Order: sequence, then C-alpha cells, then structure tokens
Amino acid sequence: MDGIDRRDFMKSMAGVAALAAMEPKPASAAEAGPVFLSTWVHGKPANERAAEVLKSGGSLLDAVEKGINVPENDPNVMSVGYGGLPNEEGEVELDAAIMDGTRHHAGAVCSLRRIKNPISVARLVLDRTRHTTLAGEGAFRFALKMGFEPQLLLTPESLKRYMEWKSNPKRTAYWVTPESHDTIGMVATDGKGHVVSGCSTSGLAWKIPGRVGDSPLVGCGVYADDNVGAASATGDGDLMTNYCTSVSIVHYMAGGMSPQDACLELLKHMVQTDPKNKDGECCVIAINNRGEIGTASMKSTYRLKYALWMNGESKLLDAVALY
Ligand code: SD4
Repeated sequence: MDGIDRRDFMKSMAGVAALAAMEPKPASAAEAGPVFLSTWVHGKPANERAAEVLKSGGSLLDAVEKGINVPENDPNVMSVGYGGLPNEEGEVELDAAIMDGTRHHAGAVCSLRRIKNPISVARLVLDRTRHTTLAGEGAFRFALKMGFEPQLLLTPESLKRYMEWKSNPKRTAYWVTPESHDTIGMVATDGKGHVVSGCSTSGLAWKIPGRVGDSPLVGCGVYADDNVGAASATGDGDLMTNYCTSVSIVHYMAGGMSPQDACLELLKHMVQTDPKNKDGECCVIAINNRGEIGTASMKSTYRLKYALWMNGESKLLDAVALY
C-alpha cells in the first residue's frame, strides 16, 4: 500500500463495505432466474430487451446481443453505435466484443466504421469464423459479407459536437470529458449457470484514428467462463487495458471471492500498483454463475450508474466508489 495513506484507505474501505452490504443480492442465487447487469442509464432498456429475448426463447447470447443493440441503435446515446462521438478526424469508429462462457470463446471487432451494430458483427465473428478479433477495413468487409448495410453513423447532434470540439482552440485531444464517456457493458446469466459478457462502444471521443480501447479486448472489456462468472468494464480503456480488468475479476471470483469483493479487489490492486490510479475513471461489473452481482467505481466523481434486471424487476442503481 505504498503511497496511499493507510488511514484514508481504511476509512474509504469501511464506507465501501457499508455500501456494498446494501447491494441488491438475489434472495437465493438458485432462485434468482435470469439476471442482466449493465453499465450506465442506457443499460436499463438494454436489460429489458435482453430479458424479453431470453423469455421468448432466444439464447443468452441472443439476449445480450439484442439488448446491446438497443443503445447501439439509439441516436441519443453518444458513446455507443449510431450517434457515437467520432475520432479526431470526424469518423465514428466502433469497438465491441461478446464472450460465451460455455464455449469460453469470444468474437470481437475493433475500429469498425459505418456499421451501427458492432456487437452483432462480433457475434458473427464468434459464430461464423475460427477467429476471435477482426479490425478496421477487414472487419468492415466481413460485415458487408454478412449482409450488414453500411451507413453514416454521425447524427446531426454528434456532428455538431464534433464541429464545436474542432473549432475550440483549447480543445483537449485524445482525452475525454465526462459527458463523452459511457459504453455499454453487459453481463448476464440465464439462471442455469450459463454466463455471457458483452461490450459495445464508440470509444473515447476525439480519439486518434485506429485507437482500440479495452471494450473489444478479451479479458479487458469482456470475459466469461461458465465455471465461474463474467465481467465487463467501462471508463478509461487506455488505463484499464493494462490491468486486464475482466479476466482479473473472474480469476478473483474463481479464488472464492464474491463478485462485489472481486470488483473492489481489482480496483485496489490498480491503486496498489500505482497510487495515481486513484484518479482513474474506472468502473467494473461482474456476475457469478449463481446470479450474484458486483459493481464498483474507482472514484465518486466518476461513479457508475448500473442497470439491474432481476426477478422481473428493472432498476437503476449507484455503484460503490473506492475513493
Ligand atoms: C474505451 N472503455 O474505449 C471505453 C470507453 C468507456 O466510459 O467505457 N467510457 O476506453
């Protein structure tokens, strides 16, 4: 714990533990049935759609994919899919991945242009190829072969925001303002021990073209293993990629931790290795194969709002923050 004031740390951990104790938990994990846990406010309609798809006979992978399609298709969600904020050249570049905990295999696309549903392209990489990740032009050509229609992803509003950013002489480049953040990460179980993790994003606004964040990287934005559980992440992908957040959380759970403790452990580990990470914009979500969930943010000034669908109820809640 070098470089961290031990008393402050213990104090903040006591607060975190108190808040964590208030986290909703399935009354009995075995009775919980399907559970969908997603990042941010747009996670709520995504969870609701996912629950409908599962209920009407779709697989858990179908449910997570179709759920994530909801914010991808929504022009008002400016961090995912259609209407996502573009890179510094004004092009929207999308990243997504989906991982099946049974096959222990993912499909992912990076820097995909002109296709509004990267999670669905990622799903086809998983189901129709022996690859895990396709990037850039190759991912685009694959999407066309799979029948996706190319389209402009800039909306009048995202174009306006880009023009404002471009004409601001004091603009911050390659970085984010809180309102340009978001991303949808979703972890889910069918209530029978199967888990899936999915993530879709337009990445950091005004990023350098070709930049790939954590979201489409297996072990970072997604990880799922039916033997244990699944995790996802949102926030500063340039930071979180270096900690392989999702696989680390799943490994902590495999060692016996609850999803909540595993999320906190990952964030603590980030601070232990570098105290500057206290200021990082990092949020994580996890679920185990019994339907218990965990959510955590590094700091209260970048606190995750998460969406939880469980027992037929759909809620928006605040994650605990370490600092
Ligand atoms: C990225 N992690 O591309 C994504 C962005 C994000 O909240 O999640 N923002 O780095």
